[in-house]
Amino acid sequence: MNRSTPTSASATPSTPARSTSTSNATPGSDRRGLAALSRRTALGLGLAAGGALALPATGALADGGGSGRTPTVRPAPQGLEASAREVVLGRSATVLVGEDTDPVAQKALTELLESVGCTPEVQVGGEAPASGTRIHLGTPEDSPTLAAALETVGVEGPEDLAADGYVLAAARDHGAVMGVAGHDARGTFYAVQTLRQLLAGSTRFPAVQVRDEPLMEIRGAIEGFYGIPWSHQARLDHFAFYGDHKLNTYIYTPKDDLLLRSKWRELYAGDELENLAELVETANAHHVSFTFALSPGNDIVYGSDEDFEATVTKFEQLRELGVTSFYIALDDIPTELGEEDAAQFSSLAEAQVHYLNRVQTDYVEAHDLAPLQTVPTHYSGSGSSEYKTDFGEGAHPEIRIQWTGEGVFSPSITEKSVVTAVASYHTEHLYIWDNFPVNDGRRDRLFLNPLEGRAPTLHKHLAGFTANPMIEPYASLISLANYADYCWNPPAYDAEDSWEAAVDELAGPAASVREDLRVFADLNQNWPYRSGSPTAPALSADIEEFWAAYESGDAEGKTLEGRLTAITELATSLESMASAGFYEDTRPWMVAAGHWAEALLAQHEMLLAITEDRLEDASAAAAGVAEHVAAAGAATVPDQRGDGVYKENQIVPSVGDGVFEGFIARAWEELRDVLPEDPSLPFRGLPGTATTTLGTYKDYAIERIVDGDLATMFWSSKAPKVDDVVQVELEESHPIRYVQVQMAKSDSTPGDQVYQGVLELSADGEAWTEIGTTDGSAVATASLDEPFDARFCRLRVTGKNPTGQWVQIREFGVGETPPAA
Ligand code: LTM
Repeated sequence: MNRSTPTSASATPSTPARSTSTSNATPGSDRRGLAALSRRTALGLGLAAGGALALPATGALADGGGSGRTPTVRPAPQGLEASAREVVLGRSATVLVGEDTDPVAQKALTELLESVGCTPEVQVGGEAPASGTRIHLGTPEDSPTLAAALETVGVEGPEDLAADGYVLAAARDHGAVMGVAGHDARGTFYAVQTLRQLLAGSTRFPAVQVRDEPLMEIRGAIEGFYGIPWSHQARLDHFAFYGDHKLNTYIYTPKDDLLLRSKWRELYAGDELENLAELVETANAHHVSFTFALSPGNDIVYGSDEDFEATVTKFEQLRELGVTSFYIALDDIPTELGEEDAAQFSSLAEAQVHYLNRVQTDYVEAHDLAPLQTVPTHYSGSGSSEYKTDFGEGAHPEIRIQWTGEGVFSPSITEKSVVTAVASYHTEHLYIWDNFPVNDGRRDRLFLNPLEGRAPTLHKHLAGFTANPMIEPYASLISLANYADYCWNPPAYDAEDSWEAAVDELAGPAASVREDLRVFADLNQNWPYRSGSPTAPALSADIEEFWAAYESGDAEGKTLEGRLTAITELATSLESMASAGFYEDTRPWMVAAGHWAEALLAQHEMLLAITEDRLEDASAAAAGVAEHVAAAGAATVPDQRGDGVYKENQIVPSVGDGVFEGFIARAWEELRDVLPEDPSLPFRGLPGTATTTLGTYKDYAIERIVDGDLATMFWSSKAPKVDDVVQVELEESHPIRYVQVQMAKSDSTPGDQVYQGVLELSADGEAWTEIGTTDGSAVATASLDEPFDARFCRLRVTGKNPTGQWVQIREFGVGETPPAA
């Protein structure tokens, strides 16, 4: 038996130190793991109160062995104790396994040992050597020497832990002895992942005891968005990332994979089938459950034998590749029953559960597969409804049901709301389809903000979470790392800490790259589905400080200048970051940010010149702004719509959360004060009130088109019809000579806008005179040689938009004087 000397240790700064062993389990939640650890601890290593290292919530432990390392275990284990003694791996190690010990865990362990310079020798069965480094790997069922080894190191086995749980314990006994013990195969693999973090590239680590299990059963991602599906390589890379982070689920259901939705009855062939085979194999190689999700709901006949056969024939193709987990997605489909089903069923829910139950009993259970998973057609809101009751009561009790929270996008998910939803859906197997960080509704945006607003107690009622990620796979890894930490141990989840760690991991070890990645991430923090979500907080703070100083005559703004300069260099400075995929995914946003920053730097020069009364210089600097703003407005992001056709350069990347535009607008006002006729000044309309016949999308209100702020916009809730109008009523009549309507996201790139329309003026709002037409560009203008006395101006739609685009208008200006240029 080993004895450890109590020691003190410093915890990671900013996280509270704990006095003895770490348990991150919820008070009152299942504490089996910790109880077993403590019991054995008293008998075993002697790490009773005062004998364990202080440990922060993330599982970071200060290394008492003098190596100065502070290895961190993420997600935070439920229980981890470390002694002051070190265990040192020899140059070689005997890895003791059984015939059936998980090969994935064996491979991960042998590769890990090799990576730190310890040569593994795998021994299947037989007596353990009396000395040297001995690592006992497996579950108690498959690893014959494991139980004795765990006894030697003084811990209880993993039998009573939850699925995916594990025990990892090390001690010295004529060399290093280690138990790397899983509750099951995946748990064994996860024990190796924890060991990897503890070793942190070295052969030495404290004599730990980790007893750990997830508090949520399902943890992972659902590739369930509209837009360009992830690349094959990205999916493979995701599986490796999930394995490292103890995420166990990937649900394959990209909306624009035609063979899942519009052509769901067709089988895979050729490259697509080969790719799927590789995906399944790779997912299994990282203990990720590859879940195949079919979306037949657009044209299925729920009661039809043929469609049931088509479903299981498709599933069978995947089962042959090794898939053991299936899903039927019923979101975003018609809510009315077709003729045939209406003759057989009294409601949509009844028809759907008939079909789902048939798949569950006749296919899933018949082949001993994981329980069927589904998302119902009404998948949000916790209140009860006839649909939810019929669906939940009718569905086979084993079926796992997804829910998106109170909204399609849920800024917060509370315990109360989940408890209500569980009751409304009448299920014991509810889990969340979390529409974060998905950006298919805002394809111009990246959401790099941390996962927040999920209560720390949801595991008491939920089976888990799958995140619906962004169209950009690698950019989604920050959030997925957060989900990994949250789902494993919700009470210990610290959004900021998890976010910082994810950013560092993607950046790699170089401090300057880490810093630059934060500069970039800061520009993508606003999540529009949460009110009050911050907008580029660090940039905003620097800008605020700048304007405060400017007010008192100081326009030097070194801090702001430094940040802006760093932003101009992001596309170069981040090229060497560890995650090349993240860099490639996000580069268009880095480049756009660089252009915005150049524009602000030019304006900074202009402001400096204004404060020093060098008005010619101010004007010269102002003249340089427009080209950068135009460059920032270029469409550089690809897109794919429902036709499945991939197109380059469709979307203008939106970065900086509107903060760049805000600075620019204010800086122009400063110039207007001293040089009101300067040709660089943007056109400004007369004060007026805006109205429209178009519906409004969310809070993109029509008033925004006359607020003088290009960072805000109106957005219609659908495509315009002929004779729809957007109108500005001036406070009084004026001799009008110029009208400018800035549509879409930027002046330089057409997008959501009116493609066929006329600009009209009126004195009384009754009789109208046409003064110009749209030309397909994002900005519609009309210049008049002779002034026209008018109080009303409107943009009237004269034809349908080519592909049903909606309408965005940033500013609608009506004025007496055309811009000087
Ligand atoms: O959320 C669900 C269940 N379905 C769709 C998703 O496919 C889509 O990605 C998100 C976000 O736009 N919204 C949905 O309604």
